[in-house]
Amino acid sequence: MADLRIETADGVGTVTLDRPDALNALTVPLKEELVATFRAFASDDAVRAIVLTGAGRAFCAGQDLHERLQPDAQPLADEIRARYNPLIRAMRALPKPIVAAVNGVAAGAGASLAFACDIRIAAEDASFLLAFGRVGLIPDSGATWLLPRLIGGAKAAELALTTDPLNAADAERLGLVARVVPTADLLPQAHALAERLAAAAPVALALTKEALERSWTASFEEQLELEADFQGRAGSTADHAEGIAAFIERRRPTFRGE
Ligand code: T3D
Repeated sequence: MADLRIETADGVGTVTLDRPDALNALTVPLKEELVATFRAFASDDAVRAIVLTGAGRAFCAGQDLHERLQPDAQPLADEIRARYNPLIRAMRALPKPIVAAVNGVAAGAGASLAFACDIRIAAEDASFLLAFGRVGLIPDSGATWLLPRLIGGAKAAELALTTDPLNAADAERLGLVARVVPTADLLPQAHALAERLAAAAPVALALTKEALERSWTASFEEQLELEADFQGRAGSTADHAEGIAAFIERRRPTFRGE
């Protein structure tokens, strides 16, 4: 896995895009490694939360534009169906929370990757850039669906149509990032958050992520019923009993995902 670093500790899987000289631009092998990694995390009990970040001064500059010029490059629609969409689906379907530690520019499909995470923390010099239009393309990898839902349609349209960058402070004001931190604090803070999530009740976390996801396309009535169903499932876990016992006994719960 030359261009992807994966480290696991304290229940957290850290995924680092590792092509700093190309601002972590996405190549075919890198996209394939990423989708395989997120799929593998789904059944890896040692990983209960994930941090996604980039090496060097950027989070990810999107599609590697040099690769796109190679004679054997896939037609765009085929590439999106074969690699980008499966990657975004794997992230959204992963029953574990993903924290994006956005350490610099997130451009093109790199911005889409950040949008597909569950929580974003940004370094002070981070930015989001829907660069697609600058090379005559449209926002893809879920950006046209995710961004309006994250920040509202009006601002999403402005960013997509103008391709103006959104800086970290404005991203926080819009609610796109949970918080902005000094660059040196980014990974420690992202890991601290992920470790908290890794210590939470896994079944409840997975069902919460799925319920939030399903809410985008459900009616209110459908969502009420889904909550009842999911709550029945969460309530039947040993972790629910452990949570109540820990409350009564005034101690920290130990959740095992059972
Ligand atoms: O398959 C498909 O094609 C369909 C899918 C499309 C999805 C997409 O993501 S389309 C959008 C692709 N991304 C972009 O258009 C962004 C291109 N990059 C930039 O606009 C700028 O690099 C940034 C605004 C992100 C950063 O600017 P700056 O001035 O800080 O850095 P730089 O000097 O432009 O880049 C530094 C190096 O990274 C440079 O390499 P060099 O000259 O030092 O050897 C540059 O070529 C390389 N780099 C940056 N972005 C990419 C890249 N190399 C390949 N692909 C990139 N996307």
